[in-house]
Amino acid sequence: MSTFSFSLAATDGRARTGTITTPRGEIRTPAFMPVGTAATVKAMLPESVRATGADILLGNTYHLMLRPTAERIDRLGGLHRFMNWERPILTDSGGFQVMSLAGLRKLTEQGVTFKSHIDGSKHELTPERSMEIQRLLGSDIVMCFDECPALPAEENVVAESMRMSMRWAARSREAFGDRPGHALFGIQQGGVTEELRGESAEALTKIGFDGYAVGGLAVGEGQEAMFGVLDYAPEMLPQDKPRYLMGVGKPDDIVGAVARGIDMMDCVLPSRSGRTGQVFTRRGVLNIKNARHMDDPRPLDEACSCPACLNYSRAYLHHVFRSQEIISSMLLTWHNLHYFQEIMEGMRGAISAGRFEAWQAEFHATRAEGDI
Ligand code: PRF
Ligand code: ZN
Repeated sequence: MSTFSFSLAATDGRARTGTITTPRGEIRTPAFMPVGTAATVKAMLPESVRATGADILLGNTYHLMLRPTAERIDRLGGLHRFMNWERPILTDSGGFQVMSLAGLRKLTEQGVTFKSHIDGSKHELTPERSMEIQRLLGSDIVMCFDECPALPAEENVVAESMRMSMRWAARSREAFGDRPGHALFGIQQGGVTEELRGESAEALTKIGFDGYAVGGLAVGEGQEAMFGVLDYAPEMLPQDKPRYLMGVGKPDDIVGAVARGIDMMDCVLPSRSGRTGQVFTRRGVLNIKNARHMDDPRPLDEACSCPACLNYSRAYLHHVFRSQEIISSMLLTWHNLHYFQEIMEGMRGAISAGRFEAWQAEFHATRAEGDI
């Protein structure tokens, strides 16, 4: 019977490359997970997302429980069939999205009650309900229900929040039960305090999970502070399980995280930016809205093999963006996702070959050249 497993193929410094095996397919790590919040990676067909090189998508408990509801998705055969993505799906547990999106929230030991950002209706999420929703969705990698305080925050506030998340992690583990082929990941919290990160890692390891996320980062602390935490936090977690940095990030955040021992990441940045005209390239960021692209016959990136770069000029992409044509979101999202996956592919190859340091030097040098 196929179950969930992780095997490391090579390490280079603290960076790792390997494979997560699930009944729905393999996930090559380090992995970037495009965000498919509302059962779609916006502006992309699932087969196009796959063509960019994605092995796994992220879905959201919070959005799907409100609309179209987990029960409806279950009746329709689960999230994979519903959205026509047969490969692995990781779902976030909802608490983080409640805190950033919902109206009027009340947090207790039991869980959180909140009002929907869509219609103001009242809902409750607890560790038990989050596990039930993620099971109804058919998620392959289920995340523990946690709380993530915005930074900066007082250390005792961060400590109490982390300890509650650890009690919720134990309840999540209990409610998840034993589901062969499906994984449950714990989420480390503890802000930017090393002792709290250590306490959290110890609590999670004691409970025992199939993988471990580093949560509570990229919430206002800045890259330097985030890297400061990543200098010690991943090593507090079990070597033989995948480590997932939640909600990160820009290309240089991703590279820095992998250099510090992270195996998986997700971020809305490539897809959201695709809809706002922000384009990520090897040479840095450009905004297609800028008038300087109006007469430019060149592609976004001469070295990119995505459909936007193979077949369209910057002038065309500028035109369709300015005209608010739907193809603008489609092409720019495709390019951004392709570029993020190309970074992951490059890192996997470099780690395998034991030349990750040289790869990083080239990554940073190319971006410093300017003139994009
Ligand atoms: N917890 C959960 N989801 C998250 C985060 C977290 O801490 C973050 C923090 N960057 C993003 N998404 N459950
Ligand atoms: Zn491209």
